[in-house]
Amino acid sequence: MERTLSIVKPDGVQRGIIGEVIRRLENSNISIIAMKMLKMTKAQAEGFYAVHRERPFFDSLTDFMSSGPVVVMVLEGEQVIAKYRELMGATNYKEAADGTIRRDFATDIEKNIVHGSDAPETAAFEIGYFFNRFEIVS
Ligand code: 3AN
Repeated sequence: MERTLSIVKPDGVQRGIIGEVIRRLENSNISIIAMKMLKMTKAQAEGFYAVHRERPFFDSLTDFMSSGPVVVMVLEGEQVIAKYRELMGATNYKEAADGTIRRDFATDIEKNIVHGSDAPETAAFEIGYFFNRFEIVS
């Protein structure tokens, strides 16, 4: 069993796509074992994306991620990291496969609706960034 962190980003919340993301998770038999809505400060977004600190899009990405509420979820299942990344589609929505969340809804490489951890180590860091053990129902 694996766990991963999912975020419905500010553009997804603002455009009313929270329910659609959850529906796709449930249709894929992915278990949601924690969920909440919150609004990050700029500093919290910078901490979350610290691995991207040197990237040219860091400032704009952290501005965007702190611009409005997000929905954070912990997902659990066999190979859920890869399974959820498949549901999301490629980072660049133009390269994302048909039927993926980003292909269907994203408008921009940065404003791409959802986030998903990319490996077990990043998943552990990202889950711990938002949830304590009492908030996770497994
Ligand atoms: P993913 O979210 O698909 O794992 P990462 O981890 O490479 O992608 O990038 C983190 C976030 O940074 C992306 N979700 C996207 O919002 C933003 N991003 C990635 N590449 C670019 C880029 N070339 N220009 C602007 N924003 C980007």
